[in-house]
Amino acid sequence: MEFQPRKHMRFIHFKLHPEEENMKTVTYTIPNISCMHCVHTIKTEVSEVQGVKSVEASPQTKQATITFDTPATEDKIVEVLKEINYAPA
Ligand SMILES: [Cu+2]
Repeated sequence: MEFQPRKHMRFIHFKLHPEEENMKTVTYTIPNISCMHCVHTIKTEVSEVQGVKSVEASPQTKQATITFDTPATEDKIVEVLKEINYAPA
C-alpha cells in the first residue's frame, strides 16, 4: 500500500517523457572555438535545430557537447556547425 503512489508516479513520468528514450549526447572537437563569442554563436545556432536540448561549448577544451533527440540528428547538427564555420575536426 505504501509503495503504490511511487510506482504510479514513475509510470506517469514514463508516459509523459517517452522521447527521453532516444536522447543522445555527442561531444565534438571544434578547433575554431577561440572565445566566448564563438561559444555564444554555437549555442544560439545549434539550439535552433528542432530536438536539440542543450549545447555546451568551451574555448579552453575546444569542444562542444550537444544533447539532442528526434527530429535532430548528428548529420543535421554537423551541417549547422559547418554552415557557421565551426566544423568539427
Ligand atoms: Cu570567438
